[in-house]
Amino acid sequence: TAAKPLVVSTWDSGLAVNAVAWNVLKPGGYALDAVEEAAKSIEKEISCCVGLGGYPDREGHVSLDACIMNEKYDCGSVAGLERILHPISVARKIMETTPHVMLVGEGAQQFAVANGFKLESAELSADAAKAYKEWLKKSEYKPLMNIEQQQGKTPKRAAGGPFAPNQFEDGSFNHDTMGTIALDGKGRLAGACTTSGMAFKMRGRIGDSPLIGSGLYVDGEIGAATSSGQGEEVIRLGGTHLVVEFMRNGATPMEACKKAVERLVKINPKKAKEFQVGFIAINLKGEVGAYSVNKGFSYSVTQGDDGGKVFMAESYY
Ligand code: SD4
Repeated sequence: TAAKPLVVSTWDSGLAVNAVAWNVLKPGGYALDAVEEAAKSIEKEISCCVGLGGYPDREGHVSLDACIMNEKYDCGSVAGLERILHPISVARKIMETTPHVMLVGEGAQQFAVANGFKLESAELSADAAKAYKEWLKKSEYKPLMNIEQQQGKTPKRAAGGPFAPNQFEDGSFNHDTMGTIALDGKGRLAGACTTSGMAFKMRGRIGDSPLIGSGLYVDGEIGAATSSGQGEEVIRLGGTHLVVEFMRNGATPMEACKKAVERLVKINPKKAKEFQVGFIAINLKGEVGAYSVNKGFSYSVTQGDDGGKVFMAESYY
């Protein structure tokens, strides 16, 4: 079935990522290739939150989480992967060449190296090293949500262009995973999600981003969804699977994201004021939706040659 291609990514940094996907979608390419290329484009940039340039865990190791899913329920995932530039491509390789869905840690790295991925240096990017040194002074782990306006802080992102770390001028940070979902010209859906996880996380901590059904879900007959924010909260909800189920039951992508957020807030409304979770979703009709717990969750939509557009999601609070 012919469809109008569409790609949607989390955050405003998603605009540049969408452009990469669009180059695949426009000439009639496969949605899966589009989302993989999109994820790769940000994995190789230096940012706080995605790829080897990202912020490390408490012990100074950068460990990456990623997953990918196509329109046929094929999926692949890596978690806690170190020293490999493109976790998303390792996830795809797992999906396409093994009987498994998910590999973690050392085994994932071993698989990557055996499949020709280069083992990169363990050294932190200059940005990450600086942030880590700063963090070590107090060694506090307090995830901050993306609510710049409410906190009245100045975002530092202008300096580094579209991939600048989403960090505030006072040195505090928040976490920006890249989730990308796409519909191609043949009506095929796919999604990819990639992250270095929460900065200064406990060693071994895995968030929602590599978990199929939490950080990403694609149902080729219905739609696709991905999430960003405090991974633990998304995991306890089975977030993106829930969003897709709401769409299956008739909700538009916007309604589905909103209903999932409402479900999350209901668990503990007071606590929900203190964390951020945002969902984005698309369906086979090419409709787009997004919703977040708190203000400040942006997303990028590209469906033509106009360079795409950034929107601020509506939020519960
Ligand atoms: C995580 N969900 O590791 C990720 C972090 C994130 O924007 O989304 N940052 O929990």
